[in-house]
Amino acid sequence: MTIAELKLEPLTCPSCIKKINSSLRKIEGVENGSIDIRFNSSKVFTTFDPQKVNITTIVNNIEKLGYPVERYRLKTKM
Ligand SMILES: [Cu+2]
Repeated sequence: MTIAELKLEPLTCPSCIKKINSSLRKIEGVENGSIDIRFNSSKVFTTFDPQKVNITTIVNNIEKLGYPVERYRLKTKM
């Protein structure tokens, strides 16, 4: 599994979190319950299965909703 930490452009209202959350949950390979979106830091944390989905799909999914991703970091979870 891979842990992703994505930094978005500043979120403007808490309902953005719901929107991003429900969209990410639908992606095959994103671990259920792993999605943690922090409003104040505009960061998204999630764990995904790299054999089922890649980071580009996740980034595109968020950006398609209208939230540009400034950068991300990946970590392999043992
Ligand atoms: Cu919003």
